[in-house]
Amino acid sequence: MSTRRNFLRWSALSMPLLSIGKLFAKSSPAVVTKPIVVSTWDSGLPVNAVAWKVLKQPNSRALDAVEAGARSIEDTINCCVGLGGNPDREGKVTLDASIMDDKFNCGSVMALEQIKHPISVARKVMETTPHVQLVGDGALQFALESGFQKESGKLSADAEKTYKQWLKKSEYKPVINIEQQQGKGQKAKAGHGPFAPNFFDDGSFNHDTMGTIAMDGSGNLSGACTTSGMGFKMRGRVGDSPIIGAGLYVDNEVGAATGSGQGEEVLRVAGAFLIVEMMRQGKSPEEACKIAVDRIVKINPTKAKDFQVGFIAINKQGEYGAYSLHHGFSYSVTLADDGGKVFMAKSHFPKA
Ligand code: SD4
Repeated sequence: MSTRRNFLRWSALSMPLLSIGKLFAKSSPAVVTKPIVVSTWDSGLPVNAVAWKVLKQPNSRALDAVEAGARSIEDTINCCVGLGGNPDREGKVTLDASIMDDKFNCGSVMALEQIKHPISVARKVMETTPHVQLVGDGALQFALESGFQKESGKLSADAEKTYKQWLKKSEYKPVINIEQQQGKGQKAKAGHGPFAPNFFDDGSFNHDTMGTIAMDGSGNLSGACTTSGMGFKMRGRVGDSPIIGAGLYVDNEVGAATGSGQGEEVLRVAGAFLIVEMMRQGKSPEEACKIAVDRIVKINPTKAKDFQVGFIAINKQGEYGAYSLHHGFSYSVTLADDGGKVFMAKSHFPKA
């Protein structure tokens, strides 16, 4: 079900691709590489393909490309993006999404339910309201008033199965038993647990957010980030993905950054903004991503062993790069009509 788990299954197959990828322009190109689109994970490759169709049209906008890409994965059933994703611990899928263009226009929605394309609602917030962020019921009301259709709220078959397993294992009984757990044992010490697990049962990390950044033929940058957030999160929990500067940031003079992983840790360092600022100071996209990861590690090196964070970035020259906390964060790059390439990001902690 998890796209990341799919990646683990076919990663051996992809190895030749990874080495072919070295032929790709990686260091300072003499001419600006554009258009270009980069997405998180191997599951970003089909997302890039959709974005690329837009980018290769004359006078197309990176903004339209990243939105189209994000919509395409919101249409699929997978663990971590769109209405087919894993629910919160009350069994409801709540979606977070953000979008940012080349003029500092930005929009986001948080904890949006029963709407298929949160990324397009985020764009509507950006383009038709004086606001940047709408949350929960208000975001839903706005979506409906803007003509988005309300979906059933039924979990996908995959999500339902995973949720039932999680309920059994976590012994989570909504509301009343949570209160009874206060003061008893570890869960209670942590507050209102059980909380979203950092890992799924198969050992893969509990996230696969789709972050996509692109530069169009005119050299303008945009980005989009869409997610159902951490599976089995507390109701109302919002991660980094819809927070401008944390899960996504674009400065058209400098570059763009986004990421996937444990949102709480990305929020702490304003990850995407930090990366763009580092690129402004002359760091390469990969160096800038590494600085953000290093900062997260420095905060708590022991805790950092137990969660994943992965960043991707592009700069105004069309250079791209990524860096993750743990090995296993792949990313997809498309800059020609060749189907794109998947790379494995360098990481702070090496392959176990
Ligand atoms: C979050 N960054 O909500 C997201 C998690 C993620 O797939 O990567 N989800 O914290």
